Amino acid sequence: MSDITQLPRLHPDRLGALPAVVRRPSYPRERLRAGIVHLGVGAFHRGHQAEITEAAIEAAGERGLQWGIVGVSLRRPDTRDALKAQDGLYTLSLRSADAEQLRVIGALIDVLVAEEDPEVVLDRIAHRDTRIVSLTVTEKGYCHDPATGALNREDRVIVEDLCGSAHPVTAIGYLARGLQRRMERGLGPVTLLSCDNLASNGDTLRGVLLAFCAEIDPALRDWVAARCTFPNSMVDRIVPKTTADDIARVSGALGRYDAWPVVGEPFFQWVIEERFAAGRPDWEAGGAQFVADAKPFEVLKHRLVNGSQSMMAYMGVLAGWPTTDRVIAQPAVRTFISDTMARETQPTLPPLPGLDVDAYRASLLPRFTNPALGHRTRQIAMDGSQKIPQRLLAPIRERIAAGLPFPRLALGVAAWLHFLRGYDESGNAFPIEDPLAQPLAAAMAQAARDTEKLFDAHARERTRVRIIAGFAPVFGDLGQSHEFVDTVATQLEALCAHGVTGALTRVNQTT
Ligand code: CS2
Repeated sequence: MSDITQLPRLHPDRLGALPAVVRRPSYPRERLRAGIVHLGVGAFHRGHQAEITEAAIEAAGERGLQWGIVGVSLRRPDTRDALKAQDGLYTLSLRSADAEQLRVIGALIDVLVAEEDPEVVLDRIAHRDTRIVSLTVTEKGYCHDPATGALNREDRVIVEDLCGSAHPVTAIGYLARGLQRRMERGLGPVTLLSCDNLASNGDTLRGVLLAFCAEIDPALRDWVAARCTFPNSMVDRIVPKTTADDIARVSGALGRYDAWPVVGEPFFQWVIEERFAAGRPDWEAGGAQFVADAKPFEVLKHRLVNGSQSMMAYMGVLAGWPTTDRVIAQPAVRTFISDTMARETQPTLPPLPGLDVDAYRASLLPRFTNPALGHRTRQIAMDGSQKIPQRLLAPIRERIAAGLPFPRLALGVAAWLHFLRGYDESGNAFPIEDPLAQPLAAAMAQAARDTEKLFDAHARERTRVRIIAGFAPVFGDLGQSHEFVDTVATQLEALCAHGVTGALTRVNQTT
């Protein structure tokens, strides 16, 4: 089919005609009520939580029908526009090298665009059917200080939202105003469930939201603190941005035009603390695990999965390897990632009773290798200031405290600093997409001025790292650590002198 947009649109009325291998909702979808409001209805949510909610709805019969999802995009109308004509249906494609499973998901019953109609969003949060408000707004959506997790009161949009302008702009503003409306209407509490890759994501959300509420209404702060819950959770599935090829392939396989399917890996994990203020779906039906403390699982995943991805991303962008499968196919990278995980990161992990960490670690390389995902290094490289602290700096801080070496993790940080120059090894320029791009660029410029007259390469890189690592919102106190500055400078020097492959070959020889 050359023009897939000419196919009949994916739609509830036409599900019967789909190929038999395509799974589809098996429950009376027209009777779904919205128990969940989800802020940030991007690919990750649609490829992770929504699929598990679909399984929970199917498993629970009549009881399951209270757990439909209303998705909220804060600004962009594109998801709503694509899914409207499909009555919220979309296809989840789970791909590995040699197989693709397709499933039409029905759990998403509506998509709202906050910027177009803020009142509808606030009313949805303050609706009596709503029991969970979940979030995937990416790390920067929490408007926090990445080094400490505290609300960043200098953030321009937070200042705007705190001033009580007509309608909120931030996710935190929407939550606070929506909960205020709930409290005023005499409705019960909800669970606020963060599904982003932040350290202690539930605790962090609680901290920033309570700090915000305290400023606008102390009674609201007390109501939220006493009645709402904020489970920490570890989320895992690689779900890259959907491409035009994905849309064409999935639509061709369905024989229906799906304007915005989602593609992910078969692997799935979701570990959630069992602290729900007003009930929850039977998410274990889809494979979620409930625990008393999810923080050790978050640390495991942020450091091993995400830390490896970030290091591969910066090296890939610099060396011209566009996707993670291409990066990990480089023998020097494969050795580097395996050794970093085994020698430097794994020893920093908290106890995880019942988990075989060696097997977990070994399972990651095949996931990074999955050639069907096309996970772009440029996509992962975005927003480094929000990701590097929990992925790389936290294990480094612990290794320094324990007197242990960390040359590989330091190379990961050095690759990020090298990336921040904004051009790759072939001299091609790229934009730095990061909410802290400006202050980081100012630190880079200051470092360039201060190193201009330094001819000793190590002294130059030491000065550069000291200046950039002095940026406390990202590095905290690491900028004052002689060991941190010196070790990262050694790796930066190697990157400047020998390029990514040369630096990798050298670090791979260290014990
Ligand atoms: C990635 C994550 O873009 C990124 O920052 O590291 O989206 C990653 O693919 C997921 O966290 C995997 O669970």
